[in-house]
Amino acid sequence: MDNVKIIVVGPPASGKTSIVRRFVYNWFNDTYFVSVGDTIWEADKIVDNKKVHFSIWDIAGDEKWQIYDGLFYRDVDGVFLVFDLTRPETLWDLEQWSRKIDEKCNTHPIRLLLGNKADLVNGDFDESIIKTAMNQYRIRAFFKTSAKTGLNIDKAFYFVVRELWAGMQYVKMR
Ligand SMILES: Nc1nc2c(ncn2[C@@H]2O[C@H](COP(=O)(O)OP(=O)(O)OP(=O)(O)O)[C@@H](O)[C@H]2O)c(=O)[nH]1
Ligand SMILES: [Mg+2]
Repeated sequence: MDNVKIIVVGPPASGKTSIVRRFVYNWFNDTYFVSVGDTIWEADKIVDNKKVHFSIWDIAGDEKWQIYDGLFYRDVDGVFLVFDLTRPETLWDLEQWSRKIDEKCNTHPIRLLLGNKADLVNGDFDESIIKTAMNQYRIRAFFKTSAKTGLNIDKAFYFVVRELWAGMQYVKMR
């Protein structure tokens, strides 16, 4: 079985825990419980007919609840940089997270940008702003997500796995 480690980072209340809970338990709660420290969630899923074991590490968005844990950034395959579409300015909070990933990860993980709470906004986010952020944070793909409706949640997790497999094939072919 393939093991995949994904870390979920971003500002407080952007929906990190809700995204993981939707993926792992297919469940959503409107009540906000601030995360304290790190939580590791485990899930077995079938992706393209193959069994994949996901370890998903969810961190407190608020620095005052972050406990320094070197393991969090170790051997990471994928990173979700999550911002809140209802608070567009949270996109720029991801700058500091992007820097932390550069500094602390011992790998070059696949980075995805998730604009969460899509169920609460109408219309599209300015594409040129997204493009700028994607370059700045070296993002592979952008998804609008909703932990509430489930929009693009599985897709985002599976994207990481498929990119990893595609990358491995490339290495083998060379
Ligand atoms: N409508 C809607 N609400 C959401 C969505 N995702 C999260 N929320 C709500 O937003 C609030 C914050 O969600 P959390 O998942 O706790 O956010 P977090 O990023 O884990 O926050 P911290 O742990 O403090 O860093 C909660 O009230 C959630 O119910 C979404 O996609 N749509
Ligand atoms: Mg949380």
